[in-house]
Amino acid sequence: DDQIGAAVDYTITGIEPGAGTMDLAANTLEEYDNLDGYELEEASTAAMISALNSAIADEEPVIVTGWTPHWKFAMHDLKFLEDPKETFGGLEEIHTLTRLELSEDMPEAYTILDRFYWEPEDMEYVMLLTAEEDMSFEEAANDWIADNESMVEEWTDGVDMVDGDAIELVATPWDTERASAAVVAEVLTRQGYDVEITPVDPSVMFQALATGDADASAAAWLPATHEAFLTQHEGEIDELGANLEGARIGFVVPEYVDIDSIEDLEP
Ligand code: PBE
Repeated sequence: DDQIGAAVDYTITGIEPGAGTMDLAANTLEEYDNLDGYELEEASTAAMISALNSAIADEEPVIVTGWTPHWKFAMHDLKFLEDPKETFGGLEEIHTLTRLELSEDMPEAYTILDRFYWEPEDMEYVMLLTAEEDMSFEEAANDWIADNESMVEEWTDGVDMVDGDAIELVATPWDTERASAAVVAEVLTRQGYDVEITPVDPSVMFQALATGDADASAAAWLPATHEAFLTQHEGEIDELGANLEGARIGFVVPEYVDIDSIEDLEP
C-alpha cells in the first residue's frame, strides 16, 4: 500500500519529549529523504498507547515511536519498521550506571548492581503483571523474585548484609525501567539497604549520577538511545555494562500495515 503516509496524515505519534527515542526519531526524519514533510508529534506514552489501541480497533494505519521489551507487543501484533540507515541504532542494551565513588562507598550494593542481569522475558513478565494483573511494580517485582530466587542468590552470593544504609536509585519513568528499578530496589532492601527510587527524565538521570546526587541506575539505553547523555558526562559516571540485551527502539506499526521499512513510506 502506498497510502500509509496520507492515511496517518504524515504524522508519527511520539512519546514524552525528554525520551532518547524522540531525539533519534527526530534525526530519523532528517536522515530519510522520503520522510520530508512528515512530522513527529510529541505526546506521552499513554497517548501513544491509546493512539495505537484506537487505530487497531478500526484496523487503520498508525505509526508510533516504540520500544521492546514492552507489553504492547504481548497485547497486539506489531512490528518494527526496518531501519536501513540505522538511525535508531540497531540492537540496544540496557546498562547499569553508578556515581564514580559508589564502588568505594557502598561495595556491597556495587557488587549486586554489577551482577544484576536478566533477560527480556524477565522484564516483560514484571511489566505484564502490572499492565494486565493490575499489580504495583513492587508487587510484580516480588512475584518475579519469588519465581527466580536462584538468580537473585547469584547476584547477592557472598555479599555482606548492611544495616539500613540509604541508597538512591534514579530511573526513567517508563515501564521498562520501573520494572528493573523495582526488582533492584527489592533485592537491595533484602540486603539491608533503605532504598529510594526517584523517577526522572534521562537527561536528569545522567546528571544526577555525574554530580553524585544519586547513587545508581539500571535504566541507561545504549549504545544509541542515551548515547548523547553519556557522552556529555564522559568520565563522570561509572558504566557497569549491560543488565539486559536484546532491546530495540524505532518506528512501530501494527502487523497489518502493508510496509516493512521506513524507506517504504511514501513522501
Ligand atoms: N524508552 C524506554 C526510553 C528509555 C526507556 C526507550 C522509551 C527513552 O529514553 O527513549
